[in-house]
Amino acid sequence: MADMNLLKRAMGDLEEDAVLRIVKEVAGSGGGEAGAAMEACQDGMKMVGDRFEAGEYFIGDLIFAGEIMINALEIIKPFLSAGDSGGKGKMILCTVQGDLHDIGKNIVKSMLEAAGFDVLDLGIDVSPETVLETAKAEGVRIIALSGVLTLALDAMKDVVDIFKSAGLRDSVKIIIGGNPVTKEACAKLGADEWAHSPQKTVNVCSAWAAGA
Ligand code: B12
Repeated sequence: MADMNLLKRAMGDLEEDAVLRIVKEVAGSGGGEAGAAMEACQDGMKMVGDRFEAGEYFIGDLIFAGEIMINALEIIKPFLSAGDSGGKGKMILCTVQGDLHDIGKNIVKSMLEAAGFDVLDLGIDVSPETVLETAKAEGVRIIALSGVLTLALDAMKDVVDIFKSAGLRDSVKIIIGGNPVTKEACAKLGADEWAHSPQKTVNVCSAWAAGA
């Protein structure tokens, strides 16, 4: 059994060698603990964020933390199973306008693809207009919005609102996710669902694709 507390601390302390050693251990023993390892890395990223806020870490540390996380994910991603993988059609995924964070979005993307979605990844800092135009052009019914800045909640609301203004709100399902997203924020900004875990995202989107 890999030590998830050690993994979390190593991530928080930016000890790349230790992080990679532990995730390789997880992969080497069949990947059964891949989900727990991803959560431990995510908790470590929270430590990084807290230390940044406290003035102990600087931008360079955030960048380095992002690189460590990406490298760790490369190793455990193949083991993050998403269940069945039938063709589930197209959906849109992006990080909303003003937000450049994409590590969480990319994890969610891998899981959705593994579950059989054709994910149109519009990237980062994506305007509401781009989401609307792509949904219209591609006939997409499911939209997943990612954001980790507090400001991302306003940008997510802008996406919901542009669909309302276009008279298309009822034609799409919108799920939001990322650090600042909560049940309350979801209700307030008028999205259909919210999630922190990629697994919940896959479950919700799969139910929508099946017509729920
Ligand atoms: C790495 C990092 C960066 C990297 C990002 C690299 C990259 N390619 O993404 C860099 C260095 C670029 C960066 C920049 C900045 N950052 Co930064 N960053 C972080 C950090 C440490 C980790 C984020 C992360 O990757 N977490 C790991 C992933 C896996 O977690 P996640 O994103 O939450 O995703 C998971 C779930 O939320 C969910 N999920 C994610 N997306 C979606 C989408 C859907 C639809 C669903 C359902 C689920 C879902 O699934 C994922 C997997 O489980 C956070 C700290 C933190 N607590 O998050 C700060 C943090 C987000 N950053 C912060 C800040 C302030 C900044 C800067 C403004 C700094 C600056 N002064 O320039 C800039 C902002 C630039 C911008 N406009 O976006 C603040 C935000 C404060 C706030 N409340 O708004 C934080 C919280 C740090 C802090 N505590 O102060 N950052």
